[in-house]
Amino acid sequence: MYLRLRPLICFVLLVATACSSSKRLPPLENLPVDKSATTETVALYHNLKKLVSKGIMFGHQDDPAYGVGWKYEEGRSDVKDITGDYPAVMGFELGHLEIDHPHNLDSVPFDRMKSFIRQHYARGGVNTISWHLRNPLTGKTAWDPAPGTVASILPGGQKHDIYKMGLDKVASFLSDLKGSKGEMIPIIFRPFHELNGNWFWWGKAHCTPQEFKALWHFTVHYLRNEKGLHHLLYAFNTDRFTTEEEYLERYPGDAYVDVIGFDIYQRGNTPEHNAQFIKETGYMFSTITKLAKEKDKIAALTEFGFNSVPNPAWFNEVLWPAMKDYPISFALAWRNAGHKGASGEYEFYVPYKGSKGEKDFKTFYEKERTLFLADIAGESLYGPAKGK
Ligand code: BMA
Repeated sequence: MYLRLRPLICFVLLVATACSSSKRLPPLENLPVDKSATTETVALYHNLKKLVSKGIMFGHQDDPAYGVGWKYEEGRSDVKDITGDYPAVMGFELGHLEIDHPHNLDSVPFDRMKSFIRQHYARGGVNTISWHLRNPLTGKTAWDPAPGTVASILPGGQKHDIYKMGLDKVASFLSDLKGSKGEMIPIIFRPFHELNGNWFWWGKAHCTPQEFKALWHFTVHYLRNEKGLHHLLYAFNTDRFTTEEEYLERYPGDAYVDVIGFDIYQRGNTPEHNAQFIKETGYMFSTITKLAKEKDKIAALTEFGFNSVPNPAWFNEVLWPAMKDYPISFALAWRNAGHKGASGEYEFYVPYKGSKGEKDFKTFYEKERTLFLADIAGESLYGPAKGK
């Protein structure tokens, strides 16, 4: 009997396997901007969406490179000095790669940056990269808002080739980011951030929405289709905004964006400033998480901070109440630069060991829904998505 039924059983099994494996393939609308993204990149995209039910990942710019009072000490991090753990997300910056410098505008050598990214990926962490690209029209810094810069680098513009050369360098840096099996390391790429402010040459007052969108579209096409990079998730982020219309004015379209976010810094240390921060960010979180849900994207606080953390309880009393109820994937604190050269200026956004915010930050770390590396390493973010 079994022998006679065997071909039928085999056929049924075959159909069942084919169906179940095709079920595992994500439908096209569930893919990131890059429909040919690598397996690890698609996995990260899906897993980031799932992970919001567990909590918010904590991120820190340049975390393993330097902190307040130290530079390039193997395995060190201001976050780890306090908590014993690394941030879940690490941010890095490519400004000055386009002018062939060996280190970025904040003095981080690009070869070290690559190792930091590889190490963090190997630990199961997430990497995001920003780019304060110098002004291609004037040759000055990213903060040189010369009118017409965006127009000049679009296809047909007089500086288009210069911009493409910059992208070629970015592409070459990104293609060198490989894991131990030769797979490409997924990166959340975050160009042209704070685009509704006026301090960068790509800012609101210096180009039309159409020009900004055209720049974004060209950039995605060039990296993905011309340079063949398939390990990027694209992050769009404004600065502070007050209406959904303002947020979306320069949004390049669902086909070009994976992560939607905003940057916010607190300035002023009074109870009124705290209340204002919570109120304003509350509105912005509700807007981006609503949009993320409608558009099936990932919402994130792409940069934040209160320089020098003058309120030692800021992380628990202000930041956490502001964001805890929203499905946000990650929140990236800006860099602990410490003293900045001759200017004597002081800059840090995460308490460091011995600073007055240390205890509060430890409590923030211990919260169930703040996710640091140890909380996410077991999630295998680069493997098949778990659960439903
Ligand atoms: C700013 C400051 C600068 C830095 C720039 C790019 O917010 O931290 O010192 O050069 O970001 O990283």
